[in-house]
Amino acid sequence: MASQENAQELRNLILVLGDQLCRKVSSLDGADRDQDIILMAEVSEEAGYVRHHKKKIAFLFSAMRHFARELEEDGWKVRYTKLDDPENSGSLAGEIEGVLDGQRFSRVVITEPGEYRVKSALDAWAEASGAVLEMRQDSRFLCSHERFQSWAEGRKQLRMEYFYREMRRETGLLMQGDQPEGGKWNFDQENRKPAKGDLCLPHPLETRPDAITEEVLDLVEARFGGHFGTLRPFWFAVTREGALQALEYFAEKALSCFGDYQDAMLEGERFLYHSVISQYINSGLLEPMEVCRRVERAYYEGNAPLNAAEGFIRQIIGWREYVRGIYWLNMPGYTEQNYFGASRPLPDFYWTGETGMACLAAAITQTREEAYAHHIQRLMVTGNFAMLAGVDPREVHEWYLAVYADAYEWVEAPNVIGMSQFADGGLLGSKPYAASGNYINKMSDHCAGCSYDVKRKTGEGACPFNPLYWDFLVRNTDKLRGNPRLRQVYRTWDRMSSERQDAYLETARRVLERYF
Ligand code: FAD
Ligand code: DLZ
Ligand code: SF4
Repeated sequence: MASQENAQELRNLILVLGDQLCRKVSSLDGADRDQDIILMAEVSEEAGYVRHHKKKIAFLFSAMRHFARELEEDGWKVRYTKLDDPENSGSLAGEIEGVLDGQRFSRVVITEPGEYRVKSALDAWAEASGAVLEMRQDSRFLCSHERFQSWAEGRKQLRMEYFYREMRRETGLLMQGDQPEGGKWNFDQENRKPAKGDLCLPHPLETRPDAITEEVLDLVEARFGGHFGTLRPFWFAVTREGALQALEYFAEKALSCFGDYQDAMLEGERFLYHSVISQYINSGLLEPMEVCRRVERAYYEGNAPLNAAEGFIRQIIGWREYVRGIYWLNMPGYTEQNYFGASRPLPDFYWTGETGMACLAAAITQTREEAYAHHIQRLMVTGNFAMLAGVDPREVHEWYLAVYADAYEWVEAPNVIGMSQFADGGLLGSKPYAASGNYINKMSDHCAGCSYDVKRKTGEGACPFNPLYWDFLVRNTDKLRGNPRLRQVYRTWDRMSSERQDAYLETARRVLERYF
């Protein structure tokens, strides 16, 4: 039997990060309630590396505090540092050192951080301090880094669709033997309906703040009052139980229409039929597979059509896993990519929402108030405008990382740098998601109340997306003309009269002058 001293030397210090709030997180595998110590810390380093939305910080701190309390109630020894603890060192490494100091641990155990930045800092700390750091794979993801690497190896193009099919086969989700349910892998053709104002739209489930959340809200107001975003009302769930209720609510009330209206936008309707659970999945409160199984069940029980269930599951086992793979395959360096050499600063209205462009005003205002916008708003409104206008992708990336409650670099950067800005030159997408006002008009009702005219292509009052679209294509001819998917578009440009081309470019020049 080990002596008491030897037993002590087998103790682990387990660091659980703010986005690892899951009882099944791999750092807790095999942990010993009687002697191991779990460390959780609110630190200014993490709260301040970008100026996060107030709601994002409040959500995470409150969820961390609730998770720590649950662990303690379950008999774990938890050392929890609050942001305003006088001894708070301000960094994760500092907090680890504070616990190691004078105590005997055989090693520090952690599940691999989601962000390259944090992983490198912890690796560097371990190297410098000589501490034994055991970094375990994050088993909440279906696809390990090695698995993604071997899938990517030797492929000319890394298309999500093929990756997704492998994940479907592997998980068995919506599969009949080795064939996809309904005979097709993808039902996206059915998922592009514009919404009309008379739909019956459920608001996501709201959770009333408890005493822990109220304390955190006060702290955030005091310490981060100058950050972007409205703090109250605050209605996110902050526990696993609350997040499960939100999932259930979505499955019952919204999922059946999720597919049909996935790409739609409506003035004054911030959530439509989206699940609004990414902040719960990314922080660990919900597990990706349990979410997919719940949605699959809704389909088999006849409560959701196949286009909704398949479309939803694809976002999680397809896109979510795929962007994580792309991130780790290309870091470091991915966030510095700037294929078009874009260098304009992010316009101020991204912070204020004050612009005459109704689509942008709606997306940014709700981002400020909710720390949420759905995919098409992020991609085709705020992202599209920034790319067309030639905003520096690094600034765009930092904006997205700060303003959404679900934003962590591993998921945000590929979506922004790759999908929305095409700054990686086409690693993630086969062509830029560039669109004129016509697309926004088709998918939304914003244009009706806009101070610009979506039908006007050039001149005073023209929708800015229209001239910017052509200006973007002309500016980047050398990079894009050879793209087979853009051949037709360039043909259209070539066939225009030179007067018309000049009018587009002149209107774009004026728009850019107005905003930059
Ligand atoms: P739903 O529309 O209900 O979709 C269901 C779930 O699918 C989401 O909860 C999410 O977990 C997953 N999902 C859907 N699309 C994606 C995707 N492209 N990549 C990864 N997961 C996806 N998602 C983030 O989680 N964090 C981000 O920081 C983030 N930044 C984005 C930036 C841009 C420019 C774009 C275009 C997309 C970004 N996304 C990000 C993806 C997507 O917009 C959000 O996951 C989604 O809007 C979250 O809302 P929801 O939970 O209502 O999702
Ligand atoms: C986002 C965030 C914030 C705002 N604060 C903390 C914190 O104080 N402590 C912590 O452990 N984690 C925080 N996080 C989440 C981390 O930034 C996240 O774990 C890393 O980005 C790795 O993915
Ligand atoms: Fe947006 Fe143009 Fe429509 Fe205005 S007219 S809402 S700027 S797409």
